[in-house]
Amino acid sequence: MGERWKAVVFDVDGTLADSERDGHRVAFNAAFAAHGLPYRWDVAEYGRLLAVTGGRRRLAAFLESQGYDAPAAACLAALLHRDKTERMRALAGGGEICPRPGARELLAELAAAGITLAVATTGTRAWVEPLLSRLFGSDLFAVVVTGSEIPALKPDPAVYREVLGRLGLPAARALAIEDSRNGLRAALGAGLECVVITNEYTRDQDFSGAAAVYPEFASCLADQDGPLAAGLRPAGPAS
Ligand code: XBP
Ligand code: MG
Repeated sequence: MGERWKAVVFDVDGTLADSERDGHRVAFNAAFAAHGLPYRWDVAEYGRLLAVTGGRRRLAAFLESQGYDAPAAACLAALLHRDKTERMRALAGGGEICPRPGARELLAELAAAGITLAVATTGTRAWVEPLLSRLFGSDLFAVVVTGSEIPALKPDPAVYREVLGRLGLPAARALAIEDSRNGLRAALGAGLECVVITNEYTRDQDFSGAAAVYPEFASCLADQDGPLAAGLRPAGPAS
């Protein structure tokens, strides 16, 4: 007996936080300007660049597309990403990044139900920690794994495997909540069921394999027949 879900594992960018368009993108553009580079990523171009996970990898891929050779692109990307990360850390700590509507309500409901909360993100710990602390408090999540401490980024399942290991849970007892196909693939690759909350950048992506897809958290909270609610109810008697 007992509920199926012992933990819910949340993605950050695009899921818990509306952080890409007016957060990361702004920080990347400010880093370009600070280094005298002519590049500015508009909203649409940044949406296309999100296909590459990880800010430093995203920068390197973009710079190669602008004609830099791979070693030069990698070196400049590392320099720009250090600058961008400090800017994003300031935005996050300064309250410039908002939670997605309904995120706080869902987290509070899960915590009240005794569900363990965790985070699995590609983002860099230097801004992830101040963002989570600012938006949700410093002790809400039992485990936070970021792109800073895993060998391979989403869609590789490494981050979800690391979260499960730190929680001491099998994949069957944890539900993932993501916003993107890369995140869905990472969760599925680690054996977790995954609910997707889409956003303006990801709504047209292929979410084959998702347990459910919603346009916002309110729909997920309201869906009493969905995988999240079903896994929070005590299992019925063995048939
Ligand atoms: C989304 C990402 C991150 C951010 C940029 O992460 O791919 O790389 O776009 O952050 P999530 P960094 O798994 O939370 O959706 O520059 O720190 O990588
Ligand atoms: Mg995301």
